[in-house]
Amino acid sequence: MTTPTSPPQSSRLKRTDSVGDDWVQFFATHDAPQNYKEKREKMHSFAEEHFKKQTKVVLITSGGTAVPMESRTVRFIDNFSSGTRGAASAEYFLSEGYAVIFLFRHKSLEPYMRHFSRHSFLDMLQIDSETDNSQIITVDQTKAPNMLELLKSYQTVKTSKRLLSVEYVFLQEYLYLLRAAAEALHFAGSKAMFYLAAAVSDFYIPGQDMPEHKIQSSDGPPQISLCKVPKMLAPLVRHWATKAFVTSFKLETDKDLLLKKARQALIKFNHQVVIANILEDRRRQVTIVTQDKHFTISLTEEELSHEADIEEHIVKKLTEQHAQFITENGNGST
Ligand code: PAZ
Repeated sequence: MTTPTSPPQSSRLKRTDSVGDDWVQFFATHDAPQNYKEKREKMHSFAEEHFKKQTKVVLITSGGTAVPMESRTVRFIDNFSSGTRGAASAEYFLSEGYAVIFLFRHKSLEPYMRHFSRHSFLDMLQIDSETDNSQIITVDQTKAPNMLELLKSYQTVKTSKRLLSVEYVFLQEYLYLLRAAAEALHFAGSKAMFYLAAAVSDFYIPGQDMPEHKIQSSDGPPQISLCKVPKMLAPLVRHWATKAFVTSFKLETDKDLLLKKARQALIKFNHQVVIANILEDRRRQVTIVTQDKHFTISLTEEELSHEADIEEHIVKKLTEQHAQFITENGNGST
């Protein structure tokens, strides 16, 4: 269900120029993570292949980022994100015909597999027959009612090679891979979409301030001072993927701040959409904020009783907006 809300200001949001280049410093002082080159190459080839086929490509980021406390990391600072938003959205983008680069936190939820995260996989299986040289194991459809449909969707996506999953764990890896993905999608122009649903840490301990070895409890509680993580939306919009359709997310716990913060982000970074959500009700309500309006999507009671995904509605709205964006900006590459 969509509730249109009249904008508090009818004119397009005004842009300020208060975006710094702290991101340059970050990359200059932090090395690329292990396997970076290989992952970057994969994203480039994937983007190129789908660009040739004229397929729209979306980069979805999903899950939290771990912030290490020691360089040989034993402990890290983390957050709540499960990856549901990203994984569910990936399925809906795929069913809309998009190719998806799914940049996700290791062990957070993944498209299709997410449906089995709350049930034991072994409980869904039964042994139908067993002889000395053959065994037949089947799926108990009562315990996995959507299995056939899911399997078909998954296989279609696999055959068309439209899903590339790339894992990260730590903040630094995430930031490097985000930049690589954005550069890979640069030549897709307006046909590229960014859907930045990952819960990225706002604070970190710079490499040069981190102890190498495990912090010793015998030394007493550590006094840790954190630095602000550079907002990568700034270079993404201005330098890495200048023609793409960019959607970011804003999570708050205070309802009174939410819309204000979402609009501030649009003003600051000058991208297309912010999806605003509150921690506790993020599964059933979000507000889509654009440069000239905002509206709320809420699941109905009936949808809630069927455990419907709000992501289906979000993705439908965004794909419509993206199509319009391509028409207005030309579908060309850079
Ligand atoms: O991963 P999840 O499904 O548990 O939660 C989704 C979410 C709240 C992380 C996402 O909707 C979001 O708002 N991401 C951006 C958070 C932020 O940096 O403000």
